[in-house]
Amino acid sequence: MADLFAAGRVEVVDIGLPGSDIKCWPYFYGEQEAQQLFDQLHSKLEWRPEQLRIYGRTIEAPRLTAWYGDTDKDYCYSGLVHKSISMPPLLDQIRQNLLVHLGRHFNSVLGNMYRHGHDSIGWHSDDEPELGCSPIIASLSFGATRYFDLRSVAEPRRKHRLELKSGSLLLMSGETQRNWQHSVPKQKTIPNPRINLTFRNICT
Ligand SMILES: O=C(O)CCC(=O)C(=O)O
Ligand SMILES: [Mn+2]
Repeated sequence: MADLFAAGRVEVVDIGLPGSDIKCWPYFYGEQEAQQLFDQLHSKLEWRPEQLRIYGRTIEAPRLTAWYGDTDKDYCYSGLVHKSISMPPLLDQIRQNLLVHLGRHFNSVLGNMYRHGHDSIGWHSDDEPELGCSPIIASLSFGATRYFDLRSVAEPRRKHRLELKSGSLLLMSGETQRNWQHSVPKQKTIPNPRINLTFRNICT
């Protein structure tokens, strides 16, 4: 895998929003390799419906999730506790690719499966206390191209839209989670699924 994807990692786009540090490698994985990874992630990960606690009510999230981590500590997300399941070799290999490329080790990963354009994730920051004060989030996309919207916490009308293509890597670090929220809006005309992996580091 390492040789196949090495060439595509070179091109990097700095998103350049004030108070953020966001970089994108649009071709982190080549097209064919991204498709192979999509197929394997689709069939091998334990995708589950996720229950969210919102204003005291439990609702089903409009996406499936799969949570894996090294840590023996559980992780609280959307008002619920996620139990750690250790990473299967496929995720471990992807994590290794990130280590080689970014020089960063991640101890957990949250997978999101958007089954079609009706699935989405609402505005949020990845700012849970377990992620430390300047979280580093490495986000990989496979399958359907989807919008990834950012909005300023201080000026919510200030927004920026990215398109995340299959095989791309988005890295959010520094003050990004403090100053910006992100979301993947519904795009109801898209029939195909998208898988997103957000690698994170949980401080224990
Ligand atoms: O699907 C994406 O690109 C983002 C997912 C996300 O924001 C999250 O899991 O916290
Ligand atoms: Mn997020």
